Amino acid sequence: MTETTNPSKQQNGDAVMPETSTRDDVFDDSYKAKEGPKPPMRLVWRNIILMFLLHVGALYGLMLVPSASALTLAWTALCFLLSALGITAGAHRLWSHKSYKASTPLRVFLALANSMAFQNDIYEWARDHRVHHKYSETDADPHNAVRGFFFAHIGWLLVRKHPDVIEKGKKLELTDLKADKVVMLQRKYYKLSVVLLCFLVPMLVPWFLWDESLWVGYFIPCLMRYALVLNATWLVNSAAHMWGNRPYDRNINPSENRFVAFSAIGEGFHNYHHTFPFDYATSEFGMKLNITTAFIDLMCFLGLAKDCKRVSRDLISTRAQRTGDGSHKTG
Ligand code: ST9
Ligand code: ZN
Ligand code: ZN
Repeated sequence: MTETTNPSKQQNGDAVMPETSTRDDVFDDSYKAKEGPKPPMRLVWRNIILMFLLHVGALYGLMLVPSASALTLAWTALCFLLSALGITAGAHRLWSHKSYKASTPLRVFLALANSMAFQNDIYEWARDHRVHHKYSETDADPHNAVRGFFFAHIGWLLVRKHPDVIEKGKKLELTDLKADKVVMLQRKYYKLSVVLLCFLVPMLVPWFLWDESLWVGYFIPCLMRYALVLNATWLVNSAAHMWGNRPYDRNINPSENRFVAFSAIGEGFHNYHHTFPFDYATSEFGMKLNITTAFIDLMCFLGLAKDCKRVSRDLISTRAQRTGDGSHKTG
């Protein structure tokens, strides 16, 4: 694959419009579609089997829902929310994009919540996400949506990575992640933390506190909840890279998708997010359909987070008029 750079992309994966950018810069999509000859897909049977079993178990968990107590269902919702925040407020907005600053207690909380989500450790997640932003829709994008919905959604976890992902990923600036003791500690004890927080705690709490059966505890708050968080996350890579308006930049695939925003607790405003990746709200509309933004605001109120980065209304409007598809209200 030919090395290309997009003038609106920074080394850490953040895309920003340079003050001096010209119309040609803005519409330069030469970084897209530079696909080299496809290496053969190498299936990873261990992942295929485990993902199949997980989804069968999750469907069985869904069938068990009527037999679960109200407390168990409330606990499942809480586990969903906590693990989702470990991804959205933690791995994504804090560690991948540095869009706000978090105190040590909050970082510890988010790292634990992240282990509950079991989506690779924070270091690996943020590294892959930075390479996704910097090389979106190319072979170096781990979940390149040009390869279709299935690949972007789950398929990318079932095959070996394209060599460009690893080659380009190795050139990324990751010193901030390496310098964060919480990130490195979570990486060191990742497997243990996943066994405890993704599997044992969700299953044992209902059994211990209100006599739910271990069977229901295993299939509903554990497997079904895990599969739901995974699929909500993957929808951002698949659906939100395919369907929806592009009010801020019509030249990129990421789109505004309200269904995804709802299920991914605020992460479906993906055209906005790829246009202004440093914005802590990942959306123009603040807390609307965006539990994660409300959570970060609460953390700021409690003094546990600060320095939230935001894009000015003027810049949003100017950018929408210049590169949007016309669907922006002021555009
Ligand atoms: C999961 C992750 O689900 C989901 C992430 C989604 C991201 C979404 C983003 C959207 C925005 C945010 C929205 C959030 C919404 C949340 C909503 C919540 C309700 N750079 O990886 P290997 C090196 S995980 C540099 O084995 P293979 C690597 O260091 C689910 N280097 O590649 C290693 O070197 P060394 C659970 C890189 O062999 C070597 O390459 N997990 C990079 O091709 C090999 O690495 C799973 O299902 C890079 N980018 O295998 C499977 N990448 O040996 C977990 C790699 O020296 N993964 N390297 O250390 C795997 O099994 C494998 O990675 C594989 C590829 C089979 C997929
Ligand atoms: Zn992002
Ligand atoms: Zn994306």
